[in-house]
Amino acid sequence: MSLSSKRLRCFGRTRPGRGRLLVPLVLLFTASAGLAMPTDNTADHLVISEVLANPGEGELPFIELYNPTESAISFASCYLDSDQGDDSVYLDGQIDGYGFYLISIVDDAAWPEDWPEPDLISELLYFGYPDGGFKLYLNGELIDAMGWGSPTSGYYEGSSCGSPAEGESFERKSAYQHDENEGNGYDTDDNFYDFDSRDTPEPQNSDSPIEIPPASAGETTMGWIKALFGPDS
Ligand SMILES: [Ca+2]
Ligand SMILES: [Ca+2]
Repeated sequence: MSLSSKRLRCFGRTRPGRGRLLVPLVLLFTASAGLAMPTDNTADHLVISEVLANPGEGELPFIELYNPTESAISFASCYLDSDQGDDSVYLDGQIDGYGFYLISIVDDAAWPEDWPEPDLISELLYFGYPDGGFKLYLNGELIDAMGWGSPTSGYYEGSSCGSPAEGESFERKSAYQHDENEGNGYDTDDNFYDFDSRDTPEPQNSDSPIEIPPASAGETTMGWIKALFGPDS
């Protein structure tokens, strides 16, 4: 799906007529249920931040993780599962607060010179194409998932990111309005809304400069509606 069609679809879901109706309903529900409105859609845990599953010439597939919190997170019990293989890819070491971690595959092809080196290379990492997905576990808990094309059940959140064109990655946004310098922590648990395609992938590793998320990720109301009623709300 092209970026323009994604934007059209997003626009269609938030058209003013529907928004005017839903917001009062949510406020009414909040008051009657005694629930507190969340303040942010920035994840408070490790997330999958960028995936290149359909590399262009001279590129290799990669998966990048991002820590949207200020504290380092240990990989002592952290692994990735692909919907293409039975083996888990265990991570090693830690990821700094607001830092990145880059994982790729064993391959004879040269790693692009202008890309940072992977922190981990694994022969167990399988990238499906045109359909695929990953699940991320920490301390025995499923903490994130990301899928493209028509991914296997459970290997995505909400709805698929779409189908990547050759050489195009999917990158998690920093907020409802993405800012290149504010990380990739936006997480409403719907891949379609949380990721955008990139014509030029930007793999970042543990030596890459940290990126601090914005004070507010915005679009609190829509994220909260989806949390309550599901991604198709
Ligand atoms: Ca999520
Ligand atoms: Ca990146």
